Amino acid sequence: MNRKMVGILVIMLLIVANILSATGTELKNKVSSIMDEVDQSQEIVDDCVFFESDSWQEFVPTKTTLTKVDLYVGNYFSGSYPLTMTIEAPLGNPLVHKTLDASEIPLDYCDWTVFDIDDITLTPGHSYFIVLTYDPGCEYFWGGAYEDQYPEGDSSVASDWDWCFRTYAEETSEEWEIELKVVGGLLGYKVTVTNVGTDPVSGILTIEINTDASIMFLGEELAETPDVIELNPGEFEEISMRPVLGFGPATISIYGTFETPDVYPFETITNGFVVLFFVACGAIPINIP
Ligand SMILES: [Ca+2]
Ligand SMILES: [Ca+2]
Repeated sequence: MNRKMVGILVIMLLIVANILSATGTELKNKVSSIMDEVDQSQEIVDDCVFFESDSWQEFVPTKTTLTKVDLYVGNYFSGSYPLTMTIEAPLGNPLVHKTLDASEIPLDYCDWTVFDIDDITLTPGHSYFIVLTYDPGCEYFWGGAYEDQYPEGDSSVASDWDWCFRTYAEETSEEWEIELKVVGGLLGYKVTVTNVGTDPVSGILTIEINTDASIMFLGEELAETPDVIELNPGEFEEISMRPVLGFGPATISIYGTFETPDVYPFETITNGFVVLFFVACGAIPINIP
């Protein structure tokens, strides 16, 4: 009887070893988000003062796009004509402009005002100019600061004065991609987390593996919450989830979240086999989310 049992176990272990070499779970996540982000800015307001038409502020972008500009401006005469913001490079050579009606600018006070332009392409490291123009008969004010608060650029006023502005760029889409590979083996599971994308990524991985076999002594529910995972492209980290002790065909559920801080949940269920301390499993790949 005992010999028979041992014989069966040995055969099973051989089968398991065979299955192990060909199984694994791959969870892939490709994230791509597009939104505006501030590139250059001078947000200090020492004073908001009347400015002449053709006043300008120089800026030097680090991004390749310009999607909109915020200016800290006010209109102090209800009969003012429209105000035009032009992006020029060099000065006198307009690339794009946006005209706002006087009613679209704060009346009798200064505040951040959006000039949403048709998006243009910029060359990082080169000088560009934000130019404000209007027809005679207006009273527009623009906030600014002394002490060269924006050293990368000059203004039309003086070398130590910078007008208030924010330039926005299209947020570059993230190209990180996480591959979660769950492999069963001796004592339990090995989880390999690999950044197979082209951008670095960091996040918190929470993972649980439930092994539901007919007989389970240990490891029916395994949970792991590692520290922040930081991976450059191509880098990987391994997590052991053990021990598992049981016997019989098993339903294996793998689920959790990856928090970047956006939360990407994942879940997969597969069938496997538990032979004492061995786990054999195969699972279908999952995309998150
Ligand atoms: Ca735009
Ligand atoms: Ca400056």
